[in-house]
Amino acid sequence: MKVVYTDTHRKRNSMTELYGGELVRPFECPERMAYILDRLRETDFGEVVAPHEVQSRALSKIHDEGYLSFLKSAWDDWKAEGFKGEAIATVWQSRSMPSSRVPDFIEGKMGYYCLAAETSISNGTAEAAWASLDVALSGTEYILAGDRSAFSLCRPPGHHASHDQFGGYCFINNAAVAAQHLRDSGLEKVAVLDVDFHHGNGTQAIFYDRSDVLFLSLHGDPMHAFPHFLGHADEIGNGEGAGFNFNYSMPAGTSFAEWNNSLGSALDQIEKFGADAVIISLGVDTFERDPISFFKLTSSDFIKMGASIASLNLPTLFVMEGGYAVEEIGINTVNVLMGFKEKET
Ligand code: OKP
Ligand code: ZN
Repeated sequence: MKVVYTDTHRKRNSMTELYGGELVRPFECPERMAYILDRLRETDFGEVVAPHEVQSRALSKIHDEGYLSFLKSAWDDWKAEGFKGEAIATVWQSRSMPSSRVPDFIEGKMGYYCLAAETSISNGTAEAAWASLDVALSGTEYILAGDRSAFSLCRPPGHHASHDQFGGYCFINNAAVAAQHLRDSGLEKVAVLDVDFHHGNGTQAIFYDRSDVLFLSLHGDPMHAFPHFLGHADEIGNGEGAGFNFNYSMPAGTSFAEWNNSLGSALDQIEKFGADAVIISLGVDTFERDPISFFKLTSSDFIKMGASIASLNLPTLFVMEGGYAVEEIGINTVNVLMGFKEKET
């Protein structure tokens, strides 16, 4: 299994996350990648390759044009106002201020294009987000060329990013663009299975009205976990997409035995759907010692997770999302891949 990776992710090096009323160093930090790469080398997992340029129209189908140009200029526009800190959204159109106008001033634009205030924009954020997309699309190309599996070691992550909003550490929805690229390249049915601890609200919203991309997410109950406003079991899709969205939300303390029951149901749905390929939004923040999550998976559980995913026997693209127990992120991530590889046919 090829691993696609680039150092360009380091350009995403924000210094501030609004957390518990304080500005802390972000949980989503560059060292995460170093630990994963170290573990890949330690285990001699396989070839690590740089992304290549991929011709694709998928990005512009998944994301709003105004949003993409906002991402590119947000940091410069923010600095131009003389603000001293990183760009953080502070005001939104909301229940009491419904509005669809895009404000002119950067502070208003931030609120328009942002869905959660923990995520600051800083110098290099856009470059890193586009490089992360290249990593996802290059992995997708290996699948299209006939590889049975590939690992796109993306950073920043993507699954919280919607058509026109960033947040939850995400800017471009790598998995969604990859799914679109597979569709545009001739695959009829694509499944996106999100095993990150947090609900993949962005991916759900992007495909909510569609029946050609099945979305399934296993996550912490949004009544208690980020992103709080999406991810309930009664969200089943809309119109054409009705019946093509599945949420498995689970309570605090969930261990692998319970989590694996949800995975089993999700895998059954993917088989029923008749997917031509599956994209795994791979977060390992379900780990018992993750600092911002509340599931209880152990390091060895991740091996079993990978093995179960392999039982689908489908072309499989792993796309990296979250995981914040930084010193253990390498072991946990590579355990999923090794569990998969052992059972891969
Ligand atoms: C990104 B990904 C916890 C606050 C959570 C944002 C979490 C974003 C997770 N009390 N803040 O899905 O791993
Ligand atoms: Zn997460």
